[in-house]
Amino acid sequence: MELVERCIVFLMMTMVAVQVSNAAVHKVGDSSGWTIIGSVDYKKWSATKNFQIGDTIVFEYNAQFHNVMRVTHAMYKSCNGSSPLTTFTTGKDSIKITNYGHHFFLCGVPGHCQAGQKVDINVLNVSAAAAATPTKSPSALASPVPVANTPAPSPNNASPLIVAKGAFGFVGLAMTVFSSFYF
Ligand SMILES: *[C@@H]1O[C@H](CO)[C@@H](O)[C@H](O)[C@H]1NC(C)=O
Ligand SMILES: *[C@@H]1O[C@H](CO)[C@@H](O)[C@H](O)[C@H]1NC(C)=O
Ligand SMILES: [Cu+2]
Repeated sequence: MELVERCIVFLMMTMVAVQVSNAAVHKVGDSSGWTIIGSVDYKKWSATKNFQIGDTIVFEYNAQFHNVMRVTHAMYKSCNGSSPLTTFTTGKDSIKITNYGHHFFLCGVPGHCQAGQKVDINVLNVSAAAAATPTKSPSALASPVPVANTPAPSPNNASPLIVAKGAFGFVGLAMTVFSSFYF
């Protein structure tokens, strides 16, 4: 049982370590890239990914025909690229994720967003769940150790006193009997 628990804890800690250290790079659309050719389902692409803080999103495209605009939810929904939050135009834009929540992007070239060239990068806050699991397991493993090593309390220390008291009592009684006999 304990070995199994240790293995589970080790696995969990490894998983947490991997999640923390290995910042992933997500190429939008995978091999297709950022395009309107082939009707890439960016909603589906995004749904299969586990985005984390520190990860990098890469948009790869031909800069002559496309661009990348970070927009609000309302602008994303209506495919309105008239006042983007940020515009990227290099053809290979790397965007590092620094906060939780939705990150909306679309191509600002007329008609492209309507054709499906838009993506919602949703970064879930998993820190609460990740923090709760490892703190619980080590304490459960550690608790039997101090309990087993704690010495048994009072009786061993108290008993010599009781014996001594009894002995004095007996001596006292004997002396009383002895003295009353002779005097
Ligand atoms: C696009 O967004 C801008 C700024 O929010 C707004 O002024 C404009 O009316 C919008 N255009 C359309 C077609 O919704
Ligand atoms: C993420 O979760 C942590 C732990 O519960 C919480 O303290 C923090 O406020 C959350 N952040 C956001 C942006 O929701
Ligand atoms: Cu485009």
